[in-house]
Amino acid sequence: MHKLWRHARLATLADGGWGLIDDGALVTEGELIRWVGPLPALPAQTQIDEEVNLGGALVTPGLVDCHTHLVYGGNRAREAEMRLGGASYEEIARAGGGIRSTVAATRAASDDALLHGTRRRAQALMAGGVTTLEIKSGYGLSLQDEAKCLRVARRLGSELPLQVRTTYLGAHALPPEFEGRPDDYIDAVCAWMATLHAEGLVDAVDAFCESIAFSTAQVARVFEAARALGLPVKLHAEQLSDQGGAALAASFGALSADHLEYLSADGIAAMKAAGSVAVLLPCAYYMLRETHLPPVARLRDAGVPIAVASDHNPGTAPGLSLQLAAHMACTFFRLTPLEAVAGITHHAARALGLGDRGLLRAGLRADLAVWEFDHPNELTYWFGHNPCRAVVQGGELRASSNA
Ligand code: DI6
Ligand code: FE
Repeated sequence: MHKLWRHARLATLADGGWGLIDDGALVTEGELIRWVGPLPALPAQTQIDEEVNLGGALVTPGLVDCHTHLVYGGNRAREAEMRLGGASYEEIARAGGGIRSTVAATRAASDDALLHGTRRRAQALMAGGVTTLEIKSGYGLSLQDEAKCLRVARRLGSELPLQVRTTYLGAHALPPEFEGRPDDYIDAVCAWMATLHAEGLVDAVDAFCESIAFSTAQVARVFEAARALGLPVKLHAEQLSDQGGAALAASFGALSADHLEYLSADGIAAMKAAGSVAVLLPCAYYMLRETHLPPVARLRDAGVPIAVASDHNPGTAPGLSLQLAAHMACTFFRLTPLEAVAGITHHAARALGLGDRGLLRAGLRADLAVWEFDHPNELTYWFGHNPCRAVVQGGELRASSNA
């Protein structure tokens, strides 16, 4: 089925700019874009089976949220209230709250309850223009519960008009049954990885490298196990302190290192050499009221590709708008609007190892977002309402709930 999508203003993001095309048109065949350009340039003999008039709307590539922790039970509103009263994230984590309290709620949740909560969250992101979503495990922390979370994530990808990539984050926190035995837990994480991978549940492997989580030596063991299975890696690195995590991740050819507030010059150089994407997570920065900025100017100067993600999680980033994350990346981190939009499209795709999306170009996936505004710089300008009218997932139009 060949579809002609006409009467659109396209922001192709090709060639490092906005790539604006007025009176633009796309031809899609099945899930792929076959042709992009100004309508008058469409070759006369092009096969067209169906036409869709986009009414002059702005069209960008569908958004890619490359870092989320979407599967969990419960919420942490009470903990947020404590933090507003002065308790720090580390204090709450050390006192057994934080990630561990979500682990308890996630283990207790039925498959259906987890699926229901996660589906609602995914739908909120989709309504805001997201067509590809990465979902991490990391709130199960046992073989059975990590498998449960990854299965929920995979099921969303088959139920919803959404592309889901799943990341195994067993090394997120130390579960209570391994108290005082972090190295034994890392052994378990590595052993479970093979089982989960054999079940087809894992696209990539992540870990949390931090003084309140796992050391570089422990993360290296997780990454060795991933390498042995041929799985790509990414890392929560340098969020609260400089542990040298980004350089370690780069030495394993990581797809990305994420957070990076405390990233060093050595870390930047290593990421550049490895081609790893720097994933910035401004919602967590905001929610934790961090003041230490990631080194954006130095990443830019070094030519490290920068992505932006929601980091949706119940502890440090309960937001469900990738557009708001892009807005914050500009206001807090001083990304340009063009950098931020590249960061939630093609650079985010690259952080997932996906070279087939994130730009409007022949041969790539026909994943589009249709907006109520005229210029793509408005994506990082508006906040507090959802300006997405519709998404196109693999060549199929889906009206947004607010259209
Ligand atoms: N860094 C984060 O920001 C989230 N996980 C991580 O490793 C926070 C997870 C949580 O607090 O539940
Ligand atoms: Fe995270």
